[in-house]
Amino acid sequence: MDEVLATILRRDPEQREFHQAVGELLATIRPVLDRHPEYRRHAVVERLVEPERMIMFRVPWMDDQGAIHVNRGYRVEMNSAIGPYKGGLRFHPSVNLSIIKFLAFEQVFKNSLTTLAMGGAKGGADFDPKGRSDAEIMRFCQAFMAELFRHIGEDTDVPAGDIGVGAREIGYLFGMYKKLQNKFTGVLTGKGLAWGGSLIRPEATGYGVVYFTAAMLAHRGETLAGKRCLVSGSGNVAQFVAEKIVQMGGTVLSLSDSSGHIYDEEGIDASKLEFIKTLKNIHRGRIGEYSERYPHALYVAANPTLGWNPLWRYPADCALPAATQNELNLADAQHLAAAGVRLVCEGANMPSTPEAIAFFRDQGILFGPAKAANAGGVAVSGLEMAQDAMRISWSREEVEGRLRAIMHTIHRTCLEAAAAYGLEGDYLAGANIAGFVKVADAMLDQGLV
Ligand code: NDP
Ligand code: 2IT
Repeated sequence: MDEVLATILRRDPEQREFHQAVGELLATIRPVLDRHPEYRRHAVVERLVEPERMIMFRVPWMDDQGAIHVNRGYRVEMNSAIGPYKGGLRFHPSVNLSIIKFLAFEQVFKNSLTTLAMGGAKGGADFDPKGRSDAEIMRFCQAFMAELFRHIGEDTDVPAGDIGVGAREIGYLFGMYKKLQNKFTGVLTGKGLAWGGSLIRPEATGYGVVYFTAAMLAHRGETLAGKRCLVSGSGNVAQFVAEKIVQMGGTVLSLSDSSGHIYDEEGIDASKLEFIKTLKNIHRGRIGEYSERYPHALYVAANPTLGWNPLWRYPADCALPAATQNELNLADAQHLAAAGVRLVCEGANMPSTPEAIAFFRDQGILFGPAKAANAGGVAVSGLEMAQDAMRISWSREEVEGRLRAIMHTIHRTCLEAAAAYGLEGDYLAGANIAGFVKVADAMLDQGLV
């Protein structure tokens, strides 16, 4: 396995995020490879770290002033052993091949954990949607789909949202796909309810994270009731993490965006959350406006030169990072422990650095890893695909019930997979092992392809 890491470092020396994601998986599956020599014999890991296909393309578009811009689009189809490629699209200026590959790699194992038949992929563009008009967003989405459409399909590759891609973008992308293919199919998930979407898909990732958190607590005889929670981000995942915590009787103390964070000692309740949803999803404003509306709340501007995030210093019981990768480092982890936090559950993909994770594990802080904890979003995407295929739609209760059941199954699967290797209570190892074994076995069954 050291050889596998050496190979990917040599091949793509600049892909730091991808190396990090692979390194984290490999560190925990060694006992599986020792017990199952067939995986080594069939070079399963070597095959898993090389995408089945990578597509990179030019995205030319025109802004409202008539100026022409050229962005770079990506779709990395990582693995299709257990189902069609599946995973989100990210529009953010930081997007590059390393970030898309790390996300696609994580997606393979996450999708495996959902119990549904989905392979792993991720895509996106280095496009910055901030400050762009609706018309500009529409033209960008159309230009992006003008190339992507030839690579995707309801039985081939089914994209969805991620950072910077929500309901609005999925609508424009879907409209363009339908026009180009002259086909109305479930080629994207996260669609509107009137055109093939599923109830609960917008809520699914955040709700799922909180169901997973509650399951970790329940396993220790505790509940979320009365727990003080620090949440980062204020986008799709963070909003519904916060909503479900409040519904389950916890208190949400914070939210953030890339400009800074808010801290509300009295708790961000359901009506304050409605204000945030309107602010973020309709006015596309900044989180700082919360403390103008609720002057008792603190707003602290982001200060990247600090090297740590003051959001993780408030006294609390639980922390749920839900913004982006590597947003929580060793210093933050130490601050969380000092502030009394006993549980960290990841809403974002790879939000904790390897040093932060090692520290949590050393300290006995309960740690819910992203590929298990945030799998509810893609799980409900899988349910959306099933509903599209049957041309029916399930009720809110039906979908939320299935989501809750899937999250409980993932929680149990993690514990069982860890216990099978003598790693009782290690959710990180359990998620990696269970996610890996299912994909690896499917690859063995299907031969060298
Ligand atoms: P959104 O675009 O809705 O929200 C992203 C949030 O994170 C915003 O508050 C944004 O602030 C903040 N953020 C993004 N990039 C940075 C950055 N570089 N530094 C600081 N803050 C940042 O995305 P989602 O809520 O959908 O995604 C959040 C995380 O959850 C991502 O890691 C994503 O991969 C993951 N995820 C999403 C799923 C989904 O179904 N949507 C499913 C599973 C995981 P700002 O507006 O200022 O940029
Ligand atoms: O990271 C993720 O799991 C997502 N962005 C959701 C993917 C999906 O296909 O719903």
